[in-house]
Amino acid sequence: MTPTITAFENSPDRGRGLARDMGVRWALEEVGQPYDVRLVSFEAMKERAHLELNPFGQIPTYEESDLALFESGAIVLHIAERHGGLLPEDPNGRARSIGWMFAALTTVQAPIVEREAFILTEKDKSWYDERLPILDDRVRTRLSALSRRLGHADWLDGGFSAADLLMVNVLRRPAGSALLPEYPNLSDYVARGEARPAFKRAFDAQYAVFAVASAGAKAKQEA
Ligand code: GTB
Repeated sequence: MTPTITAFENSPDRGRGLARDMGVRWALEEVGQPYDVRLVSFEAMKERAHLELNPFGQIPTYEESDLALFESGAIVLHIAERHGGLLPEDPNGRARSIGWMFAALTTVQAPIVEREAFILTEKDKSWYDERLPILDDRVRTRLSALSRRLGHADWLDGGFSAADLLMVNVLRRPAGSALLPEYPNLSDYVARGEARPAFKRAFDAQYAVFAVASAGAKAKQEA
């Protein structure tokens, strides 16, 4: 059965592929699984039908036969478990990759999200200039450790896996990518991920949603 995912009807990122459906789309493209997308408005996300799928009223969700999932990390893990190619075959390698998936979504993502939220919501506060360097350094602490561990390798632990998919996706977030040039091997790592044909297909698919919506809005304005 073709799975259905949900995504923003009007993504505030203007098609930059920063919303969390991007990782899910990328995983589905990597394994060659076709999928349908149901676009939802901010209002619809808070209505009962969507809350049944995601109690937090967010995208993405994933429906396949009698299975409904939320949380992009869990969805990517599910896709990786159902299809070959996104997790190593050997049990230890598989366990390590899953560990890296958690590292991406918790240890690395947390300070990036904190910096992002601070910039978004506290820019006009008197403490902004004093606090931003503190949050920058929290991100740097994670990026330095990641950069040291990755070294000259292409991927985190052997071949490309769901762990790299999630880690690259986290590093693409603006608050992470702003500091990325300080770590050339991490910049190259992100570029390697973004160069994958599956990434490009996923990116183009989510961009098309923005392009259609903005063309519709323009036509409405001109009418
Ligand atoms: N932990 C959850 C997961 O990984 O699935 C987080 C899901 C999540 O944050 N969803 C967001 C959402 O539905 C969209 S992705 N928000 C609506 C709400 O909470 O009411 C986060 C996001 C939004 C916008 C941008 N952007 O504009 O750049 C980037 C990322």
